[in-house]
Amino acid sequence: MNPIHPVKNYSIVPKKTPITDDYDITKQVLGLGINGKVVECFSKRSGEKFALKILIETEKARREVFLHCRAVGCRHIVGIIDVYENKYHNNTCLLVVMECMEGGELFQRIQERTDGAFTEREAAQVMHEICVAVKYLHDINIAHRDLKPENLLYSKKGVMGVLKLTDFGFAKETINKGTLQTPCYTPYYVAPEVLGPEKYDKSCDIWSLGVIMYILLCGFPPFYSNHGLAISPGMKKRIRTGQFTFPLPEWQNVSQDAKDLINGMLNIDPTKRFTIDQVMMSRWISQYSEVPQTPLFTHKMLKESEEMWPEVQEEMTRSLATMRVDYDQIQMKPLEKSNNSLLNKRRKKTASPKKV
Ligand code: I85
Repeated sequence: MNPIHPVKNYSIVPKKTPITDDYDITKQVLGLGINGKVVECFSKRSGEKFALKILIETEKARREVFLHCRAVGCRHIVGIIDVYENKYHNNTCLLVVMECMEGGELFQRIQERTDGAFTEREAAQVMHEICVAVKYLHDINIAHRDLKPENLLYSKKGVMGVLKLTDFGFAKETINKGTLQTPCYTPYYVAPEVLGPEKYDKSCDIWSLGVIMYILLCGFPPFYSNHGLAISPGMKKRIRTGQFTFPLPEWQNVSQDAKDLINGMLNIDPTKRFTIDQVMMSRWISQYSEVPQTPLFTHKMLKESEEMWPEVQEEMTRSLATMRVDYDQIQMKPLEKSNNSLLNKRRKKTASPKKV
């Protein structure tokens, strides 16, 4: 077992006993996920409140639960208490009992605050918490691929709450096991594209982090349509060409460190975009407690554009969907066209290739 990643509560075998033996399930809906709904439930033993995600059993649901279970060792990922597999109205269901996050969504919390302006240092603290979760996932080769404000929840109301990431409905393992299990090359000569499909799934998460950071610092997204249309041709062009700005007055007093980091995360070329390690090593994140306490416009802007927030969220959901599809289609250079020097040497060796 890898000592760097102690896996806590690593149980992927669901209980087959009825969940109702252990929990009272209420009709109180906490939210709707990609694969299923989330309701409130109570432990019969302790009376404690939990969140229950109800998934119809499918390959996709199994992957969601499996990947989420692998990730629960991180303090900034919503914890899993129990998983059940029960028959319900002739459907096999996966029932995931999670810790109940009672503090609500990240941006709602910023919008509702009454204790003065949200500062750049607080934004850096929030980003640090999210980055810890993303680094944890990327280190165990999981891309979340659905990093958006609605999936960032606080454990408690008030200052003691911990920010945690949820919903693994689009999460994906980023290591291609197939290739590694059937090696037909000598490892010294193998071109990176053969080990391949590392693909762009992780870089999709970094783009999302950039968008979240931008909104945290000003209260509006880096790319948005001016005419209230969902996605205008103009906006598409701006996203494709990476044309976003730091408009004044909102960005006037924001540090250059913050802007540099956003530029690194919102690089349109996924191969040049920062990795999570580069993000974590940036001064703004690694020394988040020393970031200037500049008051931001975030709270004011979120409050003023409250009625536009659902649209901003839908927009982010759509962009993430597009990004997942597009990045799946970006192909590595085919092996025949690769000009890797080791590979070229390998090609000259026409004699029977050594197999491993
Ligand atoms: N607690 N995306 C938006 C919620 N505790 N929520 C969403 N996918 C999930 C809902 C729709 C996230 O996997 C979701 C998932 C899991 C949760 C979740 C997990 C644990 C909660 C879809 C609450 C909650 C509880 C009490 C009070 C409050 C919220 O949502 C509030 F603060 F709003 F009053």
